[in-house]
Amino acid sequence: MKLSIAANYHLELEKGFGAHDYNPLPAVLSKGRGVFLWDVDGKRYYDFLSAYSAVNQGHCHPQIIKALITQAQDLTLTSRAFHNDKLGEYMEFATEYFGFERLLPMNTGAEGVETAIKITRKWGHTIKGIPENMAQIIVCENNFHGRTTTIISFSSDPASKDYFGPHTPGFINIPYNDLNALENAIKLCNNVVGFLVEPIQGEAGVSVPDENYLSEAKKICQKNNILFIADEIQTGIGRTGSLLAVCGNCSCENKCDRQKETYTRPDLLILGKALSGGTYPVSAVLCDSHIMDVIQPGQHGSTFGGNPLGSSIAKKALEVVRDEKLIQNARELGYFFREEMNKYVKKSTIVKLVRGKGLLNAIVINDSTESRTAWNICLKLRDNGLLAKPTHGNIIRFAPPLVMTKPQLTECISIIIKTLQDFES
Ligand code: IF1
Repeated sequence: MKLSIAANYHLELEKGFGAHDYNPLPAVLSKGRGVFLWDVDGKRYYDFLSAYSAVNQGHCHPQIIKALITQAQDLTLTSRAFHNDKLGEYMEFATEYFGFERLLPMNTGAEGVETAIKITRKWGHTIKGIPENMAQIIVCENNFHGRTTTIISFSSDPASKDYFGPHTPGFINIPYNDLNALENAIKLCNNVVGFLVEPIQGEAGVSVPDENYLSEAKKICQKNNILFIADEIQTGIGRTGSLLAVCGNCSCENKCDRQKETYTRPDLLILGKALSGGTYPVSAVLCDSHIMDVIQPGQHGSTFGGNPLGSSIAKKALEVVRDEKLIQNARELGYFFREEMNKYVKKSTIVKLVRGKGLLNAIVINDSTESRTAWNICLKLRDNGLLAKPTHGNIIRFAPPLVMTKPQLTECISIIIKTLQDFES
C-alpha cells in the first residue's frame, strides 16, 4: 500500500529532523482507543503490538485518562524534595497488590533495571559481605533489559552493544533456560550477588522457558544467598495470563497472599510499561525491607520518580487490570489464539510454529533470520488492518491489548491467516 501525502509528510519530518534510531513500519498513527489504532488517513487497525506490552489496558483507557487529566489539573511534579498526597497511597496499593513490603518509584523500564542492579550490588557489598566493587550479577544471553550503557554492557546483541564501550564490568552471561549453566556460574564465582532474568524473553522472540526453570532457578539462588531479580517490565501486569509471569499458572481467580504463596516469588520485582497503561513513563522496583533498606536518603532517585501524576495514573492502571479481570481474559484468549493458530500451522509451509503464554505470543517464519519475509508479512498485515512487527528477522510478535474480546480476536486470527496464506508456497 502506498503511503498518502499526509503520512509521507510526517515521515519526511522525522527523517529530516530526527535521529534515525528506529526503522518503524510505515504507518503514521494519530488516534488510539482500546484495541484499535487509526492512521492519519482514518484507516483503522487492530494493534497487535500494544507498544511492546505497555498498553495492556487498551489505548486511552477512559478511567486512566480521567485519572491523568484530574491529577494534571492539580499537581504534576514536586520532586522528592517534598512529599505529595498521591505517592504514599500508590505505594500502599502496589505493595499490597504484588505482595512486597516496599516500592522504589522510577520512570522508564531501564531506570527500573538500573535501580535493581544498584540495590542488588549494594546488598551484596553491605549485607552479603562481598568485597567492595567485586559484586557480580548473572544475566542470560539474548536478554533485553533496556538501552543504558550499563545494561547494554551485558547484552549479547551486537547492534545494542558494539561501539558503546567501555562496557560496565560485573556481569556474567549464561544461556537462558539452562539450570546447569546457572549452577556452574555460581560455582565458578564467589562474588555473585544476583540473577537478573526475564520470565519470558520478549525481544529474543517470545522465548518461553521450561515449566520448572524459574522455580528451580529461584531455589538455586536461595541456596547460594543470591537475589532473584525478575524483569517483568514486558511480561508482568497480566500480559502472560497471570499477574506476573513468575506466578506460573495462576490467574488470580482466588486471591493469594503473595507474601507467602509458593509461586516463584522474586527477591526484586521490576515493573514498567503497562504500570501506567501506556499513558506516562512509570516504573518501579518492589522488594522487602531487608533488601530495600540498603538505600538510604540521598543515595538514589530521580526528578520525576514518584511524582503525583505518575502515582495517580499507576494506581488506576492497576485497578483497571484487577477490576476488568484482564488477567483471566489474557489467559483464556491466549489459549484460544494458540489453539486456532496451531490448526493453521500444522498445514503451513511458511510458519514453523506458534509459541507464547497468555497474550504474549509469536510465530516463527520458515525462512532465514536475514530474509525480508517477516517484514513483508507485517506490511501485508498492515494493509489488511492489523499492526505487528518482526523481532529478530523471522519472528513476528503478536501481543494485542488485554481488553480484546473473543469476537475481535477471532477476526484478527482470520486476518493473520488470510495474510499468511498469500505467502504460502
Ligand atoms: C526499544 C525491545 C521489547 C523490556 C524489558 C526492560 C525494558 C524493556 C523486558 C526497558 C523495553 C522495549 C524498548 C523498546 C522496544 C521494546 C522491546 F524490542 F527493545 F526489546 F519490548 F522487547 N526490560 N522494551 O522489554 O524499558 O526503558 O524501554 O521503558 O528500546 O526499542 P524502557
